[in-house]
Amino acid sequence: MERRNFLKNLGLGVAASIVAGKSVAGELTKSMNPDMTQLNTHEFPALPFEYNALEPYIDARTMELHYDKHHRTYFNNFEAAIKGTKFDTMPMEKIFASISAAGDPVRNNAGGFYNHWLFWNNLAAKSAGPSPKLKAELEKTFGSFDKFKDAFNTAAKTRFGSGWAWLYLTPDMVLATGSTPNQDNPLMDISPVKGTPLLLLDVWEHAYYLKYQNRRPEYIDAFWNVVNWEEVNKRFEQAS
Ligand code: MN3
Repeated sequence: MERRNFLKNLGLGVAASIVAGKSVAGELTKSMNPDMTQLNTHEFPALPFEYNALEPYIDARTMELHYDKHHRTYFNNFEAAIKGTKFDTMPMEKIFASISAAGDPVRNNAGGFYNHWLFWNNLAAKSAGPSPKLKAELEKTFGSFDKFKDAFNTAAKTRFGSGWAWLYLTPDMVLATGSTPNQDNPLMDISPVKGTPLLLLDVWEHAYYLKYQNRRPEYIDAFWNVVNWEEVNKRFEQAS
């Protein structure tokens, strides 16, 4: 079955998402991110907020270029790379699970397309905080919420060159932080950090250079003001 329901089901709640997920993927496990089943790889997804929504932490010009140029290019190149191949009708999670056999054009552009979509949806103008359940789990795993942030920040700061920082749930259902190079993600079979993504941060220079230039740590600090915890809580709820 094709992936036709991009974002259509967002907002319908957990139960509806899971039902939709099962009907599309047929074999979703509980630890899989149900959001992915709503990804229609044949439509460039809308940005869930205005370009200026995250000011002053992420500026409008950066958002416009990042979404309309960078993200769109990954999408177009992904579409071109999978056209006429077995990947054309394959759910994203299956593509990622066998990405080592897919070749670099699919690996880089599938990751670039999906990671940015996930990233936009874990950003919001209003940032609350983790749910009591997620907060308790973060405290249990990292010692405190601040120590979790330190671990995530370290992953983001120490990623050499371009890549992403992650909070993810391992297959053993343990929270963990880490980073991936380029457009890799924890769903890929080649990734050294594997699991269900809960929160991610783009640390490519294109994500911050206009406003922060070489000051990546300032951009990372600013990011915490625009984390869409509601979405992160939902991902955790659906994965755990
Ligand atoms: Mn980017």
